[in-house]
Amino acid sequence: MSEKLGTVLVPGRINPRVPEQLAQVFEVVTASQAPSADIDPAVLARIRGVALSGKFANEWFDLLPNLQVIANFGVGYDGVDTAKAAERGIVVTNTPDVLNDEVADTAIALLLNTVRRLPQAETWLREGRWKSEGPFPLVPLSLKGRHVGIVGLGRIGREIASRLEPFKVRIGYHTRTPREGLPYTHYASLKAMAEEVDTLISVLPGTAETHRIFNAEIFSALGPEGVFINVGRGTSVDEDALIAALRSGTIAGAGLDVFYDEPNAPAELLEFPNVSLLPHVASASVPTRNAMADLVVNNLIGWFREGQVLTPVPETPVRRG
Ligand code: A2R
Repeated sequence: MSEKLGTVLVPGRINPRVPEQLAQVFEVVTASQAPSADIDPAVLARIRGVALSGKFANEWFDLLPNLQVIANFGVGYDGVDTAKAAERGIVVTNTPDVLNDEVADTAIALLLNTVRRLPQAETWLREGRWKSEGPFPLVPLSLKGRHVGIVGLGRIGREIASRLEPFKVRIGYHTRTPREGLPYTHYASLKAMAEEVDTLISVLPGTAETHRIFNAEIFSALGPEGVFINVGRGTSVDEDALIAALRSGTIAGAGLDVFYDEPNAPAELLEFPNVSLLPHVASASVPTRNAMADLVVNNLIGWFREGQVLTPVPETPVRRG
């Protein structure tokens, strides 16, 4: 114990590289779901760091009286109540930048899969229908000539925009604050952008402000040629309104990597031929997940060795008090 940097809890499932690497320098406590009264109170009191994938329930703050740092696996940290963490002087870190390229690549793939129905075309071949029934039916939509509105033009949104440029589509974006020096049109209002474009790509964080902002009004503004792509957070979508918009032809299609209540993708969505669905895999390659795992570990090492972290979230303090 004495040569270890301290004690870190790993609650629930996480990329295995995280506990493997942590074990080299920390005492690692694993809990199948959550820290609980089943763990010796003396151990709970030793825990000063958490490596987290998913949700940090608010009752855990009281179970872990000496917690100093929560290292979140993922750029989105909506699983942690950062206001509560900040109140208690707990630093929260995330894994920005190392996944930008992977998520942006997936966004483009999902967009193409949605408009061109490529997964369904492959299934057609695999099921022998090309031989028995002939060519896969022509698809009604194309990426060519589209006008794309990116919702959230941060680290990942910028990468999506630059990947879209060679596709020769028109590009606009919606954020609360316009970004200087970009060749894309800024829209201060999401609804105004939805009225102008025919394709929306969301890469928004899950916050109180973004909760269900993609609603019936936005889908109606997007219109009958409209395609909605989401690689941000499922909580930003009113899924009932999306299903209704797809059913009525209010919009033309959707491609989703994220859902309101994962892993429960609404059954109705599985029925639509004009919908492409992925099980939250935007960053899910071995190299990218390894880089995310390393950043989680290095944030914890930085904190315990020097009282510094590499990638704090803006809502929490960065230095030991
Ligand atoms: O609004 P701004 O100027 O702060 O721009 C940010 C934008 N954003 C919003 N746009 C409109 N309405 C909002 N209520 C709102 N809240 C945030 O989202 C910024 O352009 C973008 C977020 O960019 P980053 O913080 O650099 O995040 P990153 O690394 O691109 O990841 C975005 C999300 C994650 O939070 C995960 O949920 C997902 O992608 O993987």
